[in-house]
Amino acid sequence: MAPRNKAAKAKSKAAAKKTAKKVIKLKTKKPPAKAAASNGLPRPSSKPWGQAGRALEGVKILDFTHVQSGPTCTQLLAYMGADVIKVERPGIGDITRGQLRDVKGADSLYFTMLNGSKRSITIDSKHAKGKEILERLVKLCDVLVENFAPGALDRMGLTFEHIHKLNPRMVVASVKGFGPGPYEDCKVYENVAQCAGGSASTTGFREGPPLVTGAQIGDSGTGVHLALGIVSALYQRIRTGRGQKVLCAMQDGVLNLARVKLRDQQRLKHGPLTEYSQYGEGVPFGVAVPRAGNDSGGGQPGWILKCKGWENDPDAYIYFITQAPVWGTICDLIGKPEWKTDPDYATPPARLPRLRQIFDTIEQWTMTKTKFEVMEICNKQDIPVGPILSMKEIAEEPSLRATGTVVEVDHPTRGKYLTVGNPIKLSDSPADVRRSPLLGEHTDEILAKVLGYSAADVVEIKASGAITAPEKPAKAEAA
Ligand code: CAO
Repeated sequence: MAPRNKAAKAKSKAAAKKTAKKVIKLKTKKPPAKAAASNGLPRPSSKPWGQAGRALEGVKILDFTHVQSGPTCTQLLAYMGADVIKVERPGIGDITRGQLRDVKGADSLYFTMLNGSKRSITIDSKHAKGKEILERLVKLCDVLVENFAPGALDRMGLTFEHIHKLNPRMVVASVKGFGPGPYEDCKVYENVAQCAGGSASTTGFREGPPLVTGAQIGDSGTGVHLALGIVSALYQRIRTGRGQKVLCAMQDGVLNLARVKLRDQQRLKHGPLTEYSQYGEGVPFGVAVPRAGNDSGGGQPGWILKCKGWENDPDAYIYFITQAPVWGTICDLIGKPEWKTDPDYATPPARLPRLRQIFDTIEQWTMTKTKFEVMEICNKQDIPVGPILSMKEIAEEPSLRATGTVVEVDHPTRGKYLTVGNPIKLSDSPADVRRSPLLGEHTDEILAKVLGYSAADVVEIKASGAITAPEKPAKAEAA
């Protein structure tokens, strides 16, 4: 090391000593609570847990989202306590209000289950007066969230530069199908993202075509990523005082969730993927990660096995993991104690070429029990298993109701419905899960109480056509 560095080191050591001395002095002088306060944080609240306000209380979200990805994000933020103001097109609203409708005249479950705990205001963003109202909202809110097709927000006149001129503290968060590159202008829906993000090529059975999954990893998955981006940007704003752009591309979100498959792609260069059952079956690997059926994604082999009643119940199955540390227990349970010492079965590498036969044998045992009996027996012995739960079973599961993961809410036009509450539990910020708003339900309230328009202003705004749909011809005739 150069002598100059040595000198600098010595200098900084001395400085550190000095500071350390100072810290000791401070510690002896001040009580610990004050030391914590000097960290820039308030003193710990003395209010009981759950009564000190919710995590995102005070945060105002201008919610310009529609369909699924964006609404998933803003619903989570609303559950965390943010005031989410959903802007919808007059007379039409979020397109999903009318999609997959099950109750005539009522908002669909597609909409209601993605827009709980929000307020709805109708504004025609292309109307001059509508633009004025929107700009007032931009000045007042902390975050704008949108998932329009590329360029749509700019076409409304709400470029990032313009938004920042109006409100430099604004966080502008977007979901798009693809990031910058050859596909950036494409419109993207769930399954497009699952395919383009690498999930579909690695899902399904080897012999079959690529498969999409039922979990909405493209839409809801990206919405969850966006929520983290927003909260991080809000946290950074505490230091910098300025907002920023947050972009989540659905392709990126899916890839992030499918990262173990990119891991396997790189492993392929160094030999076959021995934990994939095709290895044991002697099927050679190609140049890309294959579909792995129900093989486990980790180092512990697993498979879905039939349980009692499988002949009539399509969900009478269990996921069974032959975790190495409990291999002996599994052998005893399924009546194969000799496998514990048999060199063909005793070690994980010895078992790899025999996985199909091993799972067939375990299945002979699971087929004598219901999936819940297998769960009960195996869990007691630390063997990881997972029953295949149908959506009916999940909807009726009391423990999910008790934790607030599945919540029943009441809606003025559809009546009671189930929704998924906050899957993220905060001990000091219980989620407030409320029904979704009717189209424009809070328009007057937001104009008056949030934006400060007078009663006369509201009358004028209504007359301008900026917040109401054009009258239908039949209605106009009657009038
Ligand atoms: N007032 C007036 N106009 C409004 C409005 C309002 N309140 N809200 C929306 N609009 C307009 C937009 O300005 C846009 O008009 P222009 O095309 O003239 O600019 C128009 O409505 C349609 O918006 P869109 O293009 O976003 O909607 P779409 O149905 O054509 O496309 C989707 C839908 C999802 C493919 C597209 O929005 C998209 O690719 N979004 C990004 C990716 C994404 O989130 N996909 C997941 C969707 S969930 O499966």
